Amino acid sequence: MTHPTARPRLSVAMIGHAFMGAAHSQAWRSAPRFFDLPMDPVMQVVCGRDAARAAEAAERLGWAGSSDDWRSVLERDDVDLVDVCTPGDTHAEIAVAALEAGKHVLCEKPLANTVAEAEQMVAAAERAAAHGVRAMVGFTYRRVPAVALARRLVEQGRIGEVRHVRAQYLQDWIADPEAPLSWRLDRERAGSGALGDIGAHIIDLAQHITGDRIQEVSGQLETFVKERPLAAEHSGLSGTASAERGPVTVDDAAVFIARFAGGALGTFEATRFATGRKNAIRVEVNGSAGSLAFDFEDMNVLELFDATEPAETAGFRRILVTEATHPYVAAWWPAGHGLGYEHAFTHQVVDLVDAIAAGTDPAPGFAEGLQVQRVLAAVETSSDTRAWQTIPA
Ligand code: SOE
Repeated sequence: MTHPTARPRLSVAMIGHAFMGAAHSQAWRSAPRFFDLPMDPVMQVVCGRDAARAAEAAERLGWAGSSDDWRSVLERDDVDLVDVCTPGDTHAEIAVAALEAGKHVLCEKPLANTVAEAEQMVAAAERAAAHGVRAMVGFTYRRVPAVALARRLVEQGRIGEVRHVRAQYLQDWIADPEAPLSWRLDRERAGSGALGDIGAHIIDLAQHITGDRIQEVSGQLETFVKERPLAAEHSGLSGTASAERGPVTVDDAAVFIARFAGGALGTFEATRFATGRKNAIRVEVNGSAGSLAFDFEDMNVLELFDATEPAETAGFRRILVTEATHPYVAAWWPAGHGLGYEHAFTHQVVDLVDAIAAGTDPAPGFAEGLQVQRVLAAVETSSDTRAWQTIPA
């Protein structure tokens, strides 16, 4: 469905065009086709370090043009929003420059590689907000309908007071010790390993679903495979090995326990070594009146246990989150025709465009990204010092 009258244009530049760039491109393409947006996103230009590859990406992903120079893209009058899909080492530089150039920013997670960078980004976002410029960090899984429903149910008090959060993000794409080094295994580029790449997601999900904040952590990181073949070529999560080898400079796995400000206890596990688990994001929340459980590998389902039901018939029930009354679902398919990984990226674009048009701050903003960054840093420090760490409010 489209607006009957002309809508203002929102011209987008995307920096980076690998795995995340492809996911964001499909979101910019599909959002205006399935949702009634108040603005018309225009896929203006995609930018990458190599001109030929950027041009090929523009053609393949549906961008009008391409560039190999992000700084010149920020100077363009026909760019309103910059979508940052690069590795973490460039997030701060690009996002701050874009905000200073008056462009709205959507930045992939984790917000930055360090707390200091994230603080600079928040400061830039606050300055820009005074001029109506918006900034959002891409904790996309919030927008999986079953996750959004979980948050809604917690907000409505359906599970009472939250006691436990059990969160796992399990992958296995580097369980093979001969899997080559990619930028995600390089501390300089990625900041950290499983912790920042996927642990950041479950930190955000746990805080988002409960509406609470992690206040204290005690954690351990481990790098099981300390050296790997260098990558001859790498794309997304797979690559080919070269004969040379290099050190792995990030964690392969991270575990931590947490205390929430509201009194709940949390356990967190993020690993790329959970053989057989491909993208298993599992969050279980136990409250005084019931429990909720989600597993991304069965992403159209939310499990609900209602502790107020008679014990004789009480039990976890599988809610198929495909009803038009469920968050985001009405725009898509009839009940029972589920959604996939890419849809949450579309929902992210929808919420961002709605916020820009309404003149409000999108969520999660950079301040929330900074708070997650602080939790990540606290887990690392805890692992190094073997001591609990407090996260400043
Ligand atoms: C790799 O672990 C990765 O692509 C993450 O970087 C994404 O954030 C996650 O959504 C899927 O896995």
